[in-house]
Amino acid sequence: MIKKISSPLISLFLLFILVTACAAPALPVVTQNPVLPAIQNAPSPSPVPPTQTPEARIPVVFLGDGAPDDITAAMYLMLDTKINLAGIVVTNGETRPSRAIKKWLDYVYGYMGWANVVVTAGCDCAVDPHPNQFPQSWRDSADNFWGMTLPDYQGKPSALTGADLIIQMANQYPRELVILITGPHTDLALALQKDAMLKDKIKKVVIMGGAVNVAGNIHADYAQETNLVSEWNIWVDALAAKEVFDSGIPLDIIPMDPVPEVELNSAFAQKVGAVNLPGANLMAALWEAEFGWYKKDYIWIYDALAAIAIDQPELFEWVNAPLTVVTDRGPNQGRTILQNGDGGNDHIRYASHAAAQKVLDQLYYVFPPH
Ligand SMILES: [Ca+2]
Repeated sequence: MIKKISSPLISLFLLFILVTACAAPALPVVTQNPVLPAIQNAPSPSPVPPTQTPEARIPVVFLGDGAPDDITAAMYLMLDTKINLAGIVVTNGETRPSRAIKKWLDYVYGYMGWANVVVTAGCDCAVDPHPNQFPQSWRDSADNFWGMTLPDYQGKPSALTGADLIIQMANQYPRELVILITGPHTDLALALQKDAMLKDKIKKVVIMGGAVNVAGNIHADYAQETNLVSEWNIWVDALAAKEVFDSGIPLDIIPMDPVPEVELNSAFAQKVGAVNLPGANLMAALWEAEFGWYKKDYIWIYDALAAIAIDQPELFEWVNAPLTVVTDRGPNQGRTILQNGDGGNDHIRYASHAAAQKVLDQLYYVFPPH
């Protein structure tokens, strides 16, 4: 989206941005339409997913913030037979946890029939004293599960805080537990603050967040915000992300760099929509809605890439890099940068590229029958 701007100074600035941007791969600009249509979803009559047997599967706690690609990630984690989805924390990002938790209970327990996972609301807060926020219209839509029609689940959420759920699961699966973060890092940072032993019990954290050798997506997605270098999940609670990056826990990061390489198109959505399972039906309906919001025949699946990277890391090219997070307020807040000097963080790697077709094949493969 290009606005008409007449000021010579602004034109010079734009020329500067254009010249400097030539050094980095050009990113398609994706904007989110704040006016979202209601989706009438018709659940399949066969809503029983395969029974999970936790042994020999990767135990995962998922910290997500309710965007369509978080929902894709959640579906993948539920259906992937190599993963034991033990916990879900609805985090303070696109969702406001206390508002969104009801719809997530409806989705996980009522719609997917997935009783094996503990679902709780994360903190309606940030660790950073100078946090940022996703646009309010996005948050309202995420809290309402994008208008999807879901069964009204009558049970209550777990009474655990997000931090306590992480700590409990790390004690249950010491040195095996993987944390997937596809929203802000707030709840894991709070857990690390609460339990000094926690970092040694977590096997790794897989993250969708940051932008290493490409532009950020904040201004590109939402022109009112001026940040050009950061990615939403990190920028919203930069201090929380820094505490996770600097914790010493091994991190596998899907930054913005490989995201545009994987395009989920309408043909793929139709193929998934033809699968007679509720997870597939709902995802296909939501993806079809996204094509309309973006006015494109494909979408990026940021958070789903990170979910797939948990058990299919070979589908990505990894670069070992001592990354950390800028927390200073200003134009670089939330930027993921290389640490100066010898300052540790050699436990971190990020994906620079993705094997696009194989990633999509894997996303489709989790739908039974295999
Ligand atoms: Ca997300």
